[in-house]
Amino acid sequence: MSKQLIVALSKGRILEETLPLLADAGVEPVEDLGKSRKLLFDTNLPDVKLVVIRATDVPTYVQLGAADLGIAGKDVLLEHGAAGLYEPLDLEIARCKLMTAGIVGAEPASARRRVATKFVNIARRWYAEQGIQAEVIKLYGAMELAPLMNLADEIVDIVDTGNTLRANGMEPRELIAPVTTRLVVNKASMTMKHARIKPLLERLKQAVVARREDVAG
Ligand code: PRT
Ligand code: MG
Repeated sequence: MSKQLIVALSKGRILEETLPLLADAGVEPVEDLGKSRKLLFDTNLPDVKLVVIRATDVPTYVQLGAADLGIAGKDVLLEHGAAGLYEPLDLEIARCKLMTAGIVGAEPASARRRVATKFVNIARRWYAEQGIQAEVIKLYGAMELAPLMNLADEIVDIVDTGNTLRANGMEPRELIAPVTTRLVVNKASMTMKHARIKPLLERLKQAVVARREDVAG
């Protein structure tokens, strides 16, 4: 196993909030991630490299050891499953909620509920736990459209302000899980590279706490 630490970052909205936290923890990419088409970046630390990949691919990279550490939303982690991963730190960024939602005022179908989502594992598990019969329909985006087009009775999606739902005549119904961004660590790396990972974890934790106190004023 190489001495290098590879950190897998989720591109998109999580990335913007991740970089300042990493910087506070002493890790900075040597070039501007936003301005480059590269996917693998050197940092100010000679033994730490960053890869910037699809959020949904981060757990796979870390689980299989292609990356030692990863940063991903709890939604993505719940959907993927946690085998081979430790989740030692809540970064407390990109906060949102996994919820069910439906058309305003529409009674949820009583018999078999049709549920459109990209979170098929989370949805199957949650409806089963509620004792609700559900037919889960996999979509890759624009879940809000599904009930309007009568493709589904409900959706399972991420809600932040609720504006997207409201703009489409929908309302949030049940909370499935609160979501924040988490740091995950490959289990073998945690053992084999503990001496290198532990101080980085500590500094990230300090950065999270400092930020929390900042927000609290
Ligand atoms: O685009 P791609 O398919 O690669 O992935 P992605 O769209 O899942 O990535 P991206 O960049 O959108 O980031 C997703 C991650 O950010 C999620 O895994 C969450 O952990 C986190 N996050 C935080 C959010 C939101 N807030 C959020 N509001 N992810 C998505 N949204 C979307 C939501 O899907 C819905 O369309 O924003 C809309 C709802 O926002 P409100 O404010 O209108 O309620
Ligand atoms: Mg997106």
